[in-house]
Amino acid sequence: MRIIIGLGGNVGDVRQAFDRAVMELGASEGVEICGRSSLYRTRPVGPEQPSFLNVAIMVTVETTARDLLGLCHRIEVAAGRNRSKEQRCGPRVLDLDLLISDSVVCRGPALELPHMRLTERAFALIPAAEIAPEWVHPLEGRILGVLAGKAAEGNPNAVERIGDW
Ligand code: PH2
Ligand code: MG
Ligand code: MG
Repeated sequence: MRIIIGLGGNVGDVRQAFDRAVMELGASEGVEICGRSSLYRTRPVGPEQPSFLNVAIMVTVETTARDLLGLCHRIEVAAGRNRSKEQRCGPRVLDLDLLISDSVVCRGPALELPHMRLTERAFALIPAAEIAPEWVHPLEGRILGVLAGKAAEGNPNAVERIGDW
């Protein structure tokens, strides 16, 4: 199964946190990195705070999405994240969100795939659509490329491509 993971952060050395996260994911058994987007600077959604960096990567996993989520949480903690001290949608060192899979739809308390807010969040949708423009959002019945185009139109300048990483 292939899954797109959205990475975001706005505290400390976020690029280094992204690099480490990708290294740790790639070094994990049953996980292979098979795509990565450009680097984006994005307008914060939530309380007033510094702008975020966001990217998306695609992984192939032999395990379940639930196992991948657990791995992502461990990587966030290793990067210094402490959820209990965080404001909702507030500043964070590293956030890894499972955004969408090529084959699994899941609506449970622990995991929702596609991510519930994917279509409203240009900072997640635009990087994801860069690496998988033809993937169909199973609940919207539209491809990511089209959804991202709409998100970009609705929020011009909210998501700025700043290069490779
Ligand atoms: N993540 C949030 C809240 N707001 N805003 C941007 N631009 N990028 C994010 O990754 C982000 C956010 C909660 O995870
Ligand atoms: Mg998030
Ligand atoms: Mg998250």
